[in-house]
Amino acid sequence: MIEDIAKQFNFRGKLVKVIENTQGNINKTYILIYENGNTLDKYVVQKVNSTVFQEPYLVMKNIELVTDFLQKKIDTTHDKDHKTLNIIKTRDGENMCTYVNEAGEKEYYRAFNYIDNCISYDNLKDSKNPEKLAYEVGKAFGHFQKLLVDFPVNMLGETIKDFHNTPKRFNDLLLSIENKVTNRAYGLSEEIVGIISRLKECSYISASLGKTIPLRVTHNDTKLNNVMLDENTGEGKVVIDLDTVMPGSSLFDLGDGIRSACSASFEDETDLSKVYLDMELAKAYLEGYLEEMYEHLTPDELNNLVLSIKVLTYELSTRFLTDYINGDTYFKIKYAGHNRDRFLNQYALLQDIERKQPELEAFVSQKVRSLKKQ
Ligand code: GN1
Ligand code: MG
Repeated sequence: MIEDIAKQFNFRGKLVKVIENTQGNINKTYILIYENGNTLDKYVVQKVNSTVFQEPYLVMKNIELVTDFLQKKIDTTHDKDHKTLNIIKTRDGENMCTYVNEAGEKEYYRAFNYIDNCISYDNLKDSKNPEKLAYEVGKAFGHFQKLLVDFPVNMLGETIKDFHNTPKRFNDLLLSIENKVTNRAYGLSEEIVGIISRLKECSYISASLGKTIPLRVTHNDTKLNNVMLDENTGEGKVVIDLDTVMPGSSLFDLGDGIRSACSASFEDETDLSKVYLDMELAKAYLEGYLEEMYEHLTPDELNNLVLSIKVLTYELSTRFLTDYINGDTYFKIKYAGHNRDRFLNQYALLQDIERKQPELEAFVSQKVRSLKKQ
């Protein structure tokens, strides 16, 4: 099947191997290896999840605009240290091709260049030097935001409406309880009260967006494994998974990035004693991020850097819980109860972040003071 799809793209040589990559929670990703004489060329082919992304062509239009813009910047500054994804067009010159499966459903596929000699992590504890890598990941996402500060926000469509609208995510949770697709909410009433009691504080960024917090072009899914690091130097080479690049807040990207990269465990670790925010990693991440983005941030963005870590953890825990109660229709799951485990994990992380907020605030204030002097 994937062989038929591959034929629709401009790949050179003979297809010799297909590897499935199971990292993402949404799309299906394959790495295709082609033989070309004595060389092997790799390509990435992805099936876009069209339940999640209801307008796949809009997703690809956004990605085309952003990657063309990034490629131009990389070229004009002769930047040898960074790359961007590039869309590989179909033989008909399109950004995507379609395929009708055995059930008669239309599937959407797109292709990208494969980034060689890079590595991505699901958790930094797997690496030799987690602190250095947390710094590099923060820097990479900060750099990505920085390159896009002069990209006209209104050129991009919203690929998922209200993606980081925290109160809306909360309402979705209430709806899931009300709709009773499953009765899974009953076992989690204490945690649900915990979610309700934090709503007000966690709605601040959404409520201020477009007012004191500027609307920017942001990535919106700054999960640790969405940045590829150079295998040898550990430096951030390319930011991937651009489906949600759209108007948003810099704080969404920072908060989600720290939530993901600086947790001491995987997102579905069930031993909750292992789930906490690693302060050394969080400080290193903030350091890397601020070095890139500090000069562009407004006072209200700077004031809410720490809050963003809490908000994005709150939001994702709410999303996992909602999906669990709705019967697991959004996130790919590997076993029954996977979304429940993810929820409890993020909820534990949220509580740990709250304990560490004062120390993080002190660190950020001191860092901002020192950057101000420079
Ligand atoms: C999804 O696709 P992936 O795995 O990079 C999700 C993010 C969540 C993340 C949690 C479009 O990201 O919002 O934070 O799972 N992406 C979408 O693991 O919903
Ligand atoms: Mg991803």
